Amino acid sequence: MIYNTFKKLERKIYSILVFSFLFLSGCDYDTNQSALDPKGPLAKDQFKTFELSLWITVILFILVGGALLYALFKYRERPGDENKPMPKQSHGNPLIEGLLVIAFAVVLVILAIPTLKGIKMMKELPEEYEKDAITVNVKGYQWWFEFEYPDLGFTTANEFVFPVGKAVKINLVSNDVIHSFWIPKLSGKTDLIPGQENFMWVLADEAGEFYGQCAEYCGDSHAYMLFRAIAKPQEEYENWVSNMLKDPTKVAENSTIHDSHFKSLASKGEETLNRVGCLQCHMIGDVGGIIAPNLTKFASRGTLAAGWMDNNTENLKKWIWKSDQVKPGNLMYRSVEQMNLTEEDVDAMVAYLQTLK
Ligand code: HEC
Ligand SMILES: [Cu+2]
Repeated sequence: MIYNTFKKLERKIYSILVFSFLFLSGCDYDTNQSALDPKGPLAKDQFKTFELSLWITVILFILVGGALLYALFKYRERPGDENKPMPKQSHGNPLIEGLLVIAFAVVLVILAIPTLKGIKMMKELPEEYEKDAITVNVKGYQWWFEFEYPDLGFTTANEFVFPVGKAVKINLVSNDVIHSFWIPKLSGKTDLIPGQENFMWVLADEAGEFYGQCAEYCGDSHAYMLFRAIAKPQEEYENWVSNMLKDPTKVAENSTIHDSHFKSLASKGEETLNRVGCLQCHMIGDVGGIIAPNLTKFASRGTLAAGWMDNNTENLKKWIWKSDQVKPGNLMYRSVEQMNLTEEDVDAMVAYLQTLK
């Protein structure tokens, strides 16, 4: 009987293995949000701890699973065993149990050492990186991130740029509920908590766009709360900074726009945006509110709606026109709905926003 049950179970195990192979084959280790592809010293240190615990678990799995399989096979009931007397029963073995307790205590200590070291490394920037480090203050809002560069005196949103090979000291707070700041390829998560400042740092060994994501459930559009950490070579970073420091140019005075049709459209959009009240919430240059993403250099960002969509004409129009369809529950939709905008208003504002480079 037991033998038959075992046979059935065996088949189940095979089918689970085949199915998981089919489904898991879509996974890869180096996708945009993979923590298995570390690109900086902090992420690499954390990955090592992960690998250590993975290997320890694999070895334990093989030892325990092997012993179990051995016992199952060796002592299984065979046809004809029904009439034999019950083998001698025993309960507990103090020596084996004592040794196992000691063995597991040793395993825990082996895991605790790199874990504690890793936590310390994450919370305090190692001295060697201190000299060249830049500082960025991050504030979490329902459902986007604000990035302030306190030493440079400007604020941006949803994308932050930093030099390759240099540490970024990151101070984290929240405007509303608890969020969590996570750039899988650069570091583990740290919470953004209202009323408490947390610290972490990142350093990227190579240039690139690293995907970030809020990792603490924070309401309706939590899953759409992304951001980008963009590492650029020093010179490009400096160009980016000097552009960020320039005031936005009025459309009429913008000499880089040559298409006269586009220019008049953008000019109309500038007027509309100022009139309908977008600046109650958004800041452009030094005018506007601070409860929504700063739009000063909006056109130089690659993404829109907190990293959720590419920043292009079609998506931008969709966002202003019907932002609830893009991000359910977002805190802009109701106010814009009450503005009763026409499609022409939206097209014109899209053109204006695209001049904010
Ligand atoms: C009630 C405040 C409020 C008003 C008014 C408002 N917005 Fe927004 N806006 C927001 C918030 C909040 C977000 C962030 C939404 C999110 O990503 O969850 C946002 C996001 C945006 C973004 C995307 C920014 C980014 O980097 O992802 C654009 C562009 C934008 N708004 C344009 C406008 C325009 C144009 C108007 C006027 C027609 C307007 N907004 C009016 C609050 C407002
Ligand atoms: Cu969240």
